[in-house]
Amino acid sequence: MPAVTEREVVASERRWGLFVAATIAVIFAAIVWSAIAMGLSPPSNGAIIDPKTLHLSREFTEANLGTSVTPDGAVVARIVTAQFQFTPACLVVPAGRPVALRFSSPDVIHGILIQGTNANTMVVPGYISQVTTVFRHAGDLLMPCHEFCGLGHSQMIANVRVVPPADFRPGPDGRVACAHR
Ligand SMILES: [Cu+2]
Repeated sequence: MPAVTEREVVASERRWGLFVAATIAVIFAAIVWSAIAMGLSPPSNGAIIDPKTLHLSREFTEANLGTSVTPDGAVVARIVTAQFQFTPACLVVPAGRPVALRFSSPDVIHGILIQGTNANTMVVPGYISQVTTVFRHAGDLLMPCHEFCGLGHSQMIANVRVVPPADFRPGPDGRVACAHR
């Protein structure tokens, strides 16, 4: 092999350095573009809510948690993420139509993802996080906490039960819950 001179090494490093810098510039420009021109923001800062009174008023009171269907037919699920459990720990959602999942935390930062879907967000105290997704297939999906939140983090997991549209039957109050086991 021919010897590589110091000059060639420096030139190669410079080329790769420029390539990486250009890649970062393109990614950064895409983020700025989507934020300003398309109005996209992270799902973790949907709205502001007081974490101290989360359970006392507004949308995250106990009676309002879980899946509900609004009068105009939209499916919304509300979940409180707290050390170290989701409330409710089981959600029923329909397959094949958009579901808005709204989360808030009264204590520390948590995160959620639902296996096999694009639903993924951090849940930051003081904010409402919202992700909207369409569940393609019926079945039980796991929703673990993916932000280390303390000693019980590994136990923090919920179940998302995706049911066929025909089996998604809200009660008179528009609410749907997992059967008690
Ligand atoms: Cu957590």
